[in-house]
Amino acid sequence: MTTDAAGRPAAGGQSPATSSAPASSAGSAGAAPAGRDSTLITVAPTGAETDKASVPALPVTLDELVATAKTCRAAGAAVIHVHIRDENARPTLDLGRLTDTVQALREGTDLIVQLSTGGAVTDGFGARLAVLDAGPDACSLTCGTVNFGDEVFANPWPFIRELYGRAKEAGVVPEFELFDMGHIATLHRLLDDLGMPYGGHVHCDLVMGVPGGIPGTAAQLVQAAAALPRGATWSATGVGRTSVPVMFAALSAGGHLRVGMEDTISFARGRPVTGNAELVQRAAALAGLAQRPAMTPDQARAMLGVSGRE
Ligand code: KMH
Ligand code: ZN
Repeated sequence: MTTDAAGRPAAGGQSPATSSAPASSAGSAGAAPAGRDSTLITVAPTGAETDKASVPALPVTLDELVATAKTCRAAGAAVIHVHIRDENARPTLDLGRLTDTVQALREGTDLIVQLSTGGAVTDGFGARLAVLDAGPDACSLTCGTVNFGDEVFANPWPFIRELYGRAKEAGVVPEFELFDMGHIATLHRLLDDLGMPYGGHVHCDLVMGVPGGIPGTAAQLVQAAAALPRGATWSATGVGRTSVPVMFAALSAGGHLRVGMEDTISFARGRPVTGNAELVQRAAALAGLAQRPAMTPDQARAMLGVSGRE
C-alpha cells in the first residue's frame, strides 16, 4: 500500500492521478480536493426502519418519493439515496419497483439516483446484489458488519467483494458506507484487491451515531476522515440526535453532508420532522454559512465520476 506525505494510505495502493479517473474527478496530484468550495448534499428520504403509521410524513409511495425528490432538489440536494416500500409501506427490494423508481426519479429530477444495497437487516444477499439490475447511477456499499440497535446489519467480506465487482461491471458508482472504524480498513483492503471503482473516484459516507457503530462526535469524525484513502471525498451522516453536531463537524473538516428521514425523524428536541425538504434546507443553510454552498447534481456528477445523462 502506498502512502501520501501525511502517511495516509492511497486508494487501492495507486495514486488517483494514475487511475482511470476522469479529468473532472477528485484526487489529481497537487490539485485541491474536489468539493472544497461547495458541499454535496445527499438526501436519504425513507430508509427501511421507520414505520409509515408512526411517521406519516415519511415518503413511501412512488408519488410521494418523486414529490420529495423535487422539493429536496429545490432545497439543495444533489443525490438521493433510495429505499423503497411495498403496497403495505413495508421495505422491499422488488426489482420491478426499483426499476420503476429509478425511471420515475430520472424523469422527475436531475438528481443522482443512488439505490441502497443495504436494504433492511432482514434482506438476503442475493436480493441486495440484484439491486444493481435496476440500473441506478450509484449504489451504497457498506464495508462491514455492524450491530444495528438490537439487530445485526450483515456485510461479510465475500459479499462486499462480490457487490463491488458487480457494481464495477455494471457501471454503477459505489458510495462506501462506513459505520465503524474497521470498515475503513476493509475499504482499503477492497481497493487494494480490486482497484478503483467505476468512475475512478472514491466517495465515502461516514454513518455515525448508529447504536453499535462509530459515535457521532467531532473527535470520531476527524479520526475517521483522516484514515480514508488519499483522494477520497466523504460525506457524514449523523443518526438521530447526532444529526446537527455531525453536520457542523463535517463542514468544519471539509466533508459533505447526508441528511434525511432515514437518519433522523426529529428536527429538534420534541419537534418531529415535517418533511425531508426542511432537513435539506437546514443542511444547505449551514453549508452556505460555512462558505461552501450546495453543489448542483452536475457538479456532483463531475466530483463523483457519475456519467452524465444522455
Ligand atoms: N437499513 C440499514 C440496515 C444502506 O442503505 O446501504 C442499511 C442501510 C445502509 O440503510
Ligand atoms: Zn440506506
